[in-house]
Amino acid sequence: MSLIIRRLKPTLAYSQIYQKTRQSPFVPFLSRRSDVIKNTTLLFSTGVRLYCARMESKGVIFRQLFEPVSSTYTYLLADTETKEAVLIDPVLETVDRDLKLIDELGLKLKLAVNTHCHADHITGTGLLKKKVFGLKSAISKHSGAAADVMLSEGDRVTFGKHHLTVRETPGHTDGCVTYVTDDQSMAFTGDALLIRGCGRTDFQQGCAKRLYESVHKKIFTLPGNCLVYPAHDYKGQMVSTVDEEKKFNPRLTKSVEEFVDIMKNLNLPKPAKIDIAVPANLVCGLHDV
Ligand SMILES: N[C@@H](CCC(=O)N[C@@H](CS)C(=O)NCC(=O)O)C(=O)O
Ligand SMILES: [Fe+2]
Repeated sequence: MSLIIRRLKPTLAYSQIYQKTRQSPFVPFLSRRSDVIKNTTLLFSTGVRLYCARMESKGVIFRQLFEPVSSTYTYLLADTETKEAVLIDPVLETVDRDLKLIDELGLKLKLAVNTHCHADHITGTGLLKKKVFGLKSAISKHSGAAADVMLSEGDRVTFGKHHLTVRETPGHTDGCVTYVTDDQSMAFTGDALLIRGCGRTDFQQGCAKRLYESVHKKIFTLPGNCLVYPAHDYKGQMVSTVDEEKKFNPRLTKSVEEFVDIMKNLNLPKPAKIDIAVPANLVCGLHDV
C-alpha cells in the first residue's frame, strides 16, 4: 500500500538556497515578481519541506521534491537493492539539496532525465554532470536539446532492476515525454498533464490539438489508479490519478474543439526566465551559467 508522508523539518539548506537565489543574476526578475517572492518567503519562513514516499515495498525508493521559485517538482527514484537512482527534472538552484538527499539515502545517481526543454527554469542536469562522475543526461530526441541519451517512444530508462518507459506526449513542446514506471503505477507527465490543468501551448512549437491527442492517447489510456506526478503545480497540489484527471480536468474533459479554444484564450504572460532558460536548456543547462 502506498504511503504518503508529509514531513515538516526546519531546513537550513533551503534558506541558504534562498539567500543564494536572491543574490543570483535573477534578482531583477525576482524583485519584479513580488507575488513569487512573498509566496517563496512564506514557504522558507515556515521551514516546510514536503515530500512523498511510497513504493518501498516494491523495491523502489521514491521522493517528490519541490523548487518554489518556478514551482517545479523534481522526482527521485531508486532501486532499494542496487541503490541506482534516476532524477527527473532537476532544477539548477536545488542541485545541492538533491545531491545531499541522494548521499543521505546512500544512492548512486546514474541518470538525470528531463521531461522536456523547460522554458521557465534552468535544468540542473549540466551541473549534476559536473558534480557526479559518470552521470548521464537524457531527453527526447525531438526536444532539440543536447544530452548523452536521446529518447524516443518505448525507450526504457533503467535504474537497477526497475525502469521507466518513455511515452511521447508532444503538444506543450515538440519534445515532451511522460515517464511511466514498469508497473504503470506512476506517470511523470512533465507539462503535458498538470493537476486539473495542462501545459500552455503558445510557445516552443506548442500545439493544443497535439497536446489533447497526446493526453488522451498516451496518458488517459493508463490504469485509472496510476498516480499522476506533473512537472509543476502552482497551487500546492502534489499528486493526482489518471481517473481523477479524466473526470475532473477542466480542460481535457472537453471536446478537442473546446480545448483548442480554451488554450487559445489563456492569455498568460510569458515565463519570466524564458529568454535565459531555453538557450541554457538546449545545452543541458550550461549556457552562460
Ligand atoms: N509565471 C511563470 C510561468 C509559468 C508557465 O508559463 N509555466 C508553463 C510551463 S513551463 C505552463 O505551461 N503553465 C501552465 C499554466 O500556468 O497554466 C513564470 O514566469 O515562470
Ligand atoms: Fe514547460
